Amino acid sequence: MSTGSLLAADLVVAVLAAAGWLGAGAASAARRRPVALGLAAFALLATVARAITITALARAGWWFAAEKVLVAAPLSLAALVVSGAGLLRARRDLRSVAVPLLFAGYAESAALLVTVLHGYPASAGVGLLAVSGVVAATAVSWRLLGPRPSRAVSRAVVALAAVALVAGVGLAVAPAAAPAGQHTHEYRAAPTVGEPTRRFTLTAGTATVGVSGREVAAWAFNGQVPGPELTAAVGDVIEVTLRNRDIGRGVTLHWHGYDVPNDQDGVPGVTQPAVLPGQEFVYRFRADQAGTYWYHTHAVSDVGVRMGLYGVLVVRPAPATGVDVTVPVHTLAGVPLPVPRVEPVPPGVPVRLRLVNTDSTTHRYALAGTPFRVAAIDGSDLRGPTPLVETAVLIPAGGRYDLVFEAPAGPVGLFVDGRVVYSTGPVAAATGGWPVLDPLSYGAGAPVPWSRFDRRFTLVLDRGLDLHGLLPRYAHTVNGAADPDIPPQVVRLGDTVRFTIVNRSLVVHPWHLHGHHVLVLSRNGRPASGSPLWLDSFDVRPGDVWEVAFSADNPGVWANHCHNLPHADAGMMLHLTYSSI
Ligand SMILES: [Cu+2]
Repeated sequence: MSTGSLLAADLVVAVLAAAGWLGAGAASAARRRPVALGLAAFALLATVARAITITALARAGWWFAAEKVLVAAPLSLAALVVSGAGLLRARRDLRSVAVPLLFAGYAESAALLVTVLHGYPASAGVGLLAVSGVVAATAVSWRLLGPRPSRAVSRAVVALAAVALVAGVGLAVAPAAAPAGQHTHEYRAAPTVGEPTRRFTLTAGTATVGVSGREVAAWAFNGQVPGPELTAAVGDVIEVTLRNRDIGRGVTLHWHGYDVPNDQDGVPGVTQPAVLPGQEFVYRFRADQAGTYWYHTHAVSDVGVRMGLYGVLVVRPAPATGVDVTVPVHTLAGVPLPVPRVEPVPPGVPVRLRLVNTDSTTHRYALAGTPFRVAAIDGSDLRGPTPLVETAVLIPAGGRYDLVFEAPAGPVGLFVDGRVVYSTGPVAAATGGWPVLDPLSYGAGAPVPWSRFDRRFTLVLDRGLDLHGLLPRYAHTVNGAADPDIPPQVVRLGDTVRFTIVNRSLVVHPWHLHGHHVLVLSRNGRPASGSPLWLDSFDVRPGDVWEVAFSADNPGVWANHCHNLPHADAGMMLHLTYSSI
């Protein structure tokens, strides 16, 4: 069973155990003896099953099981001891065992809440809060159902709940008192990189665009979705004037995957102010990386990109040969946008399909009718890519794959999520059953260029209750915190930096570090064996543990976030900053 499935199974058995004990307690209070015994037996089984899932998760990695081992396991043990002892003592009258059974239910519920609302890392404060809740709920049940406790017992219970509550609140709040990350807000002037050779103007504005025969409201660059395709050759200086006509929430341009100087990165509040209606901002940078990239607004990006403020950026190394097509895939107002039409290609002509996923979720692409190679991922050429036949590729949110092939005599078709988006003739390929390429074992391997790392960071991705904003929210968290309370990762220029990224949530998080490409070292303990993979967007699936590394060679303050943009908006965003010391 994969770690992702184990995480889901653990959640299910935790719910069943809590529901079973609570139901058994309620049934015994109502003197429903057979129901109470049945539910107690069911809850016992679920509790034992949870011991198995917790043990398996702890073996997969401490990040997956920390709070379960430290909080859930002791509470479950207490539940078993108290309810088991009660059941053994009770003869005919099960009502006397109602409170012990309810105690077990409260203990399992509290443990479940700790996992769902808090997660990783486990803390003494949260453990004590859980204990105080269990004690308080049990005391109330006891007063209502049980034999009246002595005054001394009542006082002891109240004191215990109060101490646990006060200590728990104190310990849970204490970390928030630590200063959050300081962002640099001193925006620097645009650098002098030489005379522009490629000039573009992008004007952002509200627009109405036609999709599949109906008119939908969009936000567009120059009135079109996607925005104009920007092209350059290596060595060009690109200058883009961004104007905002009427996007009230502001716009910027982020060059996704392009490692521009920090002040050109287009992150509002970090590298520049958002460009408001009537304002403009000029971006200028040298095109020194060939490959397939894209640009998009980073101001309220979850809304702005979905509404259409994006386009493709392609930098070609030399005069291109053959046919070179970009295929940006995007969903606007719930409808997949059509991809550009291509003229029929004579057999034998080389074709490069530049696939770009501009949505917030993974897409599955399948090319039918021809063998092909994956020549590049995220703008970086792969080493020794071999021909593939009837193989699908999964492209994460924000990611790009370049597929190359020689035009065959017969028709070819491109499928996205099982739907044909482009074809040069009738293709009837059932691509759904094709195997999916694992890029970590594709192409020719090469040694990792570093033997030691100056800095190591671990990012544990999860969900949790975030109480530090104006309104409580169920945030997407990193190491138990949500933006803007996630401490920045501080590096020095020249450091070799290693990240461990762990996903203990139940959803995919496409990870995206700005300003740098990371080299994939391993996934789930298996070293990358194929071509070196220099990525800027990669899917960290539930239960995944990725090890990646990069050279800290681009100073500034860089966003480091999930590229499922609603997740980033809901807290899953932190910053990588360079210290000057
Ligand atoms: Cu995410």
